[in-house]
Amino acid sequence: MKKRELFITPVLFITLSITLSKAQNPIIRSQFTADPSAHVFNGRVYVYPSHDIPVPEGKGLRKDWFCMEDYHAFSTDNLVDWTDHGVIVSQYKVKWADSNAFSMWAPDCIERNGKYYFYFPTISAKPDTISNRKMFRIGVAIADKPEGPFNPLPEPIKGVVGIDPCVFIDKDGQAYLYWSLGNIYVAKLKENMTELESKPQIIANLPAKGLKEGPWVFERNGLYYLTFPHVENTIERLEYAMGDNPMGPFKMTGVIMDESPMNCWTNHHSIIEFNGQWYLFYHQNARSPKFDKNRSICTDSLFFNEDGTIRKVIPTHRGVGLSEASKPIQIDRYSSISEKGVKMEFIDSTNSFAGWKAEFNEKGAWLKYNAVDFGSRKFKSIKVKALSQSGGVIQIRLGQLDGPVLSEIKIPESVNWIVVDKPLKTLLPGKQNLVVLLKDGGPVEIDWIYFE
Ligand code: FUB
Repeated sequence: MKKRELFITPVLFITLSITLSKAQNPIIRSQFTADPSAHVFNGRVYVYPSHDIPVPEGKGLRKDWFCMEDYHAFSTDNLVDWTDHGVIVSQYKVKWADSNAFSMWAPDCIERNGKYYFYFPTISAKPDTISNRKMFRIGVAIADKPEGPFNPLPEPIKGVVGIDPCVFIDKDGQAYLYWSLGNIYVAKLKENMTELESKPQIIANLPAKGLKEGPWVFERNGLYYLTFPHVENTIERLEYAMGDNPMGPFKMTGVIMDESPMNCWTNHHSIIEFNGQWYLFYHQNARSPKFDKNRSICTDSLFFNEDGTIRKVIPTHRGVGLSEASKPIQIDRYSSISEKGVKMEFIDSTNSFAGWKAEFNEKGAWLKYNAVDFGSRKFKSIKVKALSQSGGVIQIRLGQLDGPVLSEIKIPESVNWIVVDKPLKTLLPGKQNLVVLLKDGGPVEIDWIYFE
C-alpha cells in the first residue's frame, strides 16, 4: 500500500512514498477474510480463506448474515508480506451452484501429484430429491498451480451434504475428506480426489451438545489431531481431540483458543508447520466490531507440550514475523501495553481498513512492540506520524520499559496528522523490541513509526 505523507523536520517539509509493513494481525488488509485454510506448497504459505462481503442490497441469503460470492488465494514466503492472487473461484462460474446464494463458505485446498484440488461448499442450484430443499454441497476445482487458475468440476462430490471441507492425505497416500453438518463426518477419497471411496461416517466421541463445525486434521509424530470450533458455552472456541487413526476414534483433549474477546460468534482455523515453527490461523472481527459476519484472518505461533498436547494460543495484535525498521511500524498492533492511559482506536471510524492508531492519554502510559528488524543498516533518524492538539513528548526505549532511551521526541501542537523527524545517535543492529512511552504532555496519538 502506498501513501503520501507530510513530514515535519526542523527546517523543511518533504513528501515521499512508503510501503507499509504488514507483519501484524489481521494479516490481510484489503478485504474481509474468514475461515483460513493454510498450507505450505513449494516452500510458500498459501492461505485460502472465505471472502466476507457486506450483504449487497436485496441479495444474499438473509440480512445481517454471512455473504460470500468468491474466493481469493493469498501467499507469502515470510508470513509478513502477503500476495493476493485475486479471485480463484466464484459462485457465478460454478455450474451446479446457486449463483444467488452468496454462500461460498469455508474452503480447503490440497496438492496431489502436481495438481491442486480446491474444495468449497456452497448451496446447490438443484433442490435435494428427498427433502426438496436446496442444500449445501461440496465442489472441487482443479489447478496446476496453488494460485490457480482453478477449473470447477460441473458437479459437486456425490454423497456429501454439508459445509467446511478439510482434506488430509496420510503418509500412506490415503486421502480423507472431513466436513460438518451438525456432526463432523469423514470419508476416504479415491485417488482422483473427487469421489468418495467409503461411506461417510460420523466421528464419534465428540461433544454431543453445542455446534461443532470447521474440522481441520493434521498428523504430528504419529498422532492425529482432529481440531474444530465448538460452542461449549455461547459462542465458538477452538477445541481438539487426538487419536492414532485419521478416521478415529479420537479422544477429546483440550482447547486451542478460547472464545473471542470481541464476541465474534464463529472461529475457524487451520494449523501448519512452516520453517520449523507451528502456526495457528484463525479469524476474528477486529475490523468489524459491530457485525461479526465480516471477519479478518490472523495468525499466531502454536506450541506443543512434550506429550503432544497443544498449548492454548492467546490471540495477539502483533502476530508473527519481523517488522522491518525501515517500513512504517503500526505500533497499535502492540505486543503488550500499560494497564491504563493508552488505547487503540480506528483512524477513520467509517473505514476500518485505514487501520488503527495508539492514543496515549496519560503520562507514563506505554506500549511494547516486539521483533523489529534493523538488519545491519546504520539508521540516522526516526519518523513518527502523530497528532497532538496540546503537544507532548514521547520516548522510544530499547528492549523493555526500563531499557535505554533510544530517542526522545517532541510532538508539536497540531490539529492535523504530522510526521516528526528526529535524528538518531545510537546505531541498532539486528532484532530489537521497542517501547513507546508518553513522557510528558499529551494526549498524543500515533499512527506509526519507522527508521531511516
Ligand atoms: O464462514 C461461514 C461459516 O462460518 C463457516 O463455514 C463456518 O466454519 C463458520 O466460520
